[in-house]
Amino acid sequence: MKWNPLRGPALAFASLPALLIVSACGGNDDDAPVTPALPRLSAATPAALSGTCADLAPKLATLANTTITATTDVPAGTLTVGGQPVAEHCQVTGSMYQRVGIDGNNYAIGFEMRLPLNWNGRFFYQANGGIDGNVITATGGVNGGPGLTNALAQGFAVISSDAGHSGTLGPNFGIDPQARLDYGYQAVQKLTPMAKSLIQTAYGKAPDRSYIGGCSNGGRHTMVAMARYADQYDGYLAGAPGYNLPKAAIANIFGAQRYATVATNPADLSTAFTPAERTTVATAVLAKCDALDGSTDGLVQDVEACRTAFNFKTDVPTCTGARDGTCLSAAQKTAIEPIFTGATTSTGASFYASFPYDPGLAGSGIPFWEFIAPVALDTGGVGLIWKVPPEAVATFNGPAFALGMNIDTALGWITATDATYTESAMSFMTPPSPTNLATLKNRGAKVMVYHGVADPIFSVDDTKAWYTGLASANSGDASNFARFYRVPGMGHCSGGPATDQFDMLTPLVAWVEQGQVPEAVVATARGAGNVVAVNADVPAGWSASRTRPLCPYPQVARYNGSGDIEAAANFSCK
Ligand SMILES: [Ca+2]
Repeated sequence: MKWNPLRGPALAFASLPALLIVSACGGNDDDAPVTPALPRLSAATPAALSGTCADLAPKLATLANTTITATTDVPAGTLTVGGQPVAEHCQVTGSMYQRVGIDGNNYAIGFEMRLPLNWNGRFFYQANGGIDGNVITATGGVNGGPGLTNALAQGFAVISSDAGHSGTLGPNFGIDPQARLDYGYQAVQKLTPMAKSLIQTAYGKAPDRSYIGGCSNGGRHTMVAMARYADQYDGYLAGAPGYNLPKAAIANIFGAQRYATVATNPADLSTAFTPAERTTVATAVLAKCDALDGSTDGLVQDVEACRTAFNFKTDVPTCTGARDGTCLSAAQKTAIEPIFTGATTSTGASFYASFPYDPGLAGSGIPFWEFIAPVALDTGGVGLIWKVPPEAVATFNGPAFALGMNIDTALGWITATDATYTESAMSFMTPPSPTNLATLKNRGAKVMVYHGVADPIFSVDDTKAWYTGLASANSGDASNFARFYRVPGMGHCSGGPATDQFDMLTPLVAWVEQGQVPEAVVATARGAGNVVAVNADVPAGWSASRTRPLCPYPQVARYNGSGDIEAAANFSCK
């Protein structure tokens, strides 16, 4: 079960010149109250690995609660990124806190670290997706999808872990209370000081600067770290953060129950809202909203104006006869609209978030999250990882559990505790006080967050709500330490009719260490010929390498009125 399925070995990227527009000003309003400047952290300086990779193994024997299983030299070019070789590095594999769980299964926090021989002085914690369980190659992604560079290629020492359980268990690890906590937040807590100590041994100094990032559940880990480990990391790169993951999963099951009411084949929820029908809705959204940003280009940049301009009830044709893909039946509209306006309890109370209408709702990645994930993934998360007490593994039937779930009751499970499961799911999965980031802010650390507007599993509106709350908690403006970028058209972490290839790590480092405030981040479409992976959702009418500025919220990329609409240079964040 993965909320962020990797697309093959997405580990080959090239070094893209920093497509970054920076400004020396912080973007505050002229009449904003003058506040003391935040401290700037010093820049990292490079160092070389002490001795050979083989020399390292005996030196690591003293790491507390840690077993090192291998140190392996990885020659240059073994990994590639964007067609470019990744430099020689030392791969260290091991585990922490081996133990037997209350379910009789063996547990440990498995990890690998990749240590460049020529190190840039920085540490990157690669927070992984889904329900973890796998030690994904520690390359350190810089966006959610297939990118042209990664942290390892940039010279970071990178760690990746399984967050405390084996993927072979699936969601069954939720039977063990400690495995729940490791997945939620304690694996990061335990691995971070070990990794820094290991780096000290390997290079003769601890990391000068430390970063954490990931998408989906990896974005959740990153937001949890903002709140819990603000003293440990200097830069936080959170993509599509499922920071309310248990609620999002129940909301997705709410959606499945709605789809089930209009599915023509009960065994296939996608028959409730077919590809042709989703395209019909996307076309209707474009008709009302595409031009609002000044360019009829297939991208709806002005998300807020589109909320007013587009009316699902009246702008989508209502079928007068049988469904044929060009319309929605009245019953479909009744069933589907609440999924977008936001899942509710039986009394009509919203418990998660709305989802914007975006043309990306017709993207090829959407059906998995809308129609399969609720009965295949969310159901195990809710029933086995977050419910107190959990369902019985031996008799658990995921689809039946999801489609029969009482939503009000389920919301009670994720805040419950008992003598065995002493922390609730909402406690161990979500950041405590997510809008109180004073520790992070005041020591000079920085935050960058991105989220696809068409993400169907974790809503960009939930992330917007967090960001506006963060602003409120900081006298109305958090932009001097945290920035939030919406990616129009993009689905969950990548894909969709979007410009979804970008590097947010480079601007984050420049902000933390050089004081260069990030404004727009230029993103590229992965059309035909993309060196890493072609995104089939890029419309045929677009340049294969269309670029757009991703704008810090609440700014919107607007067309300047002249020039090639395929080029970011002809758009401005306003
Ligand atoms: Ca447009």
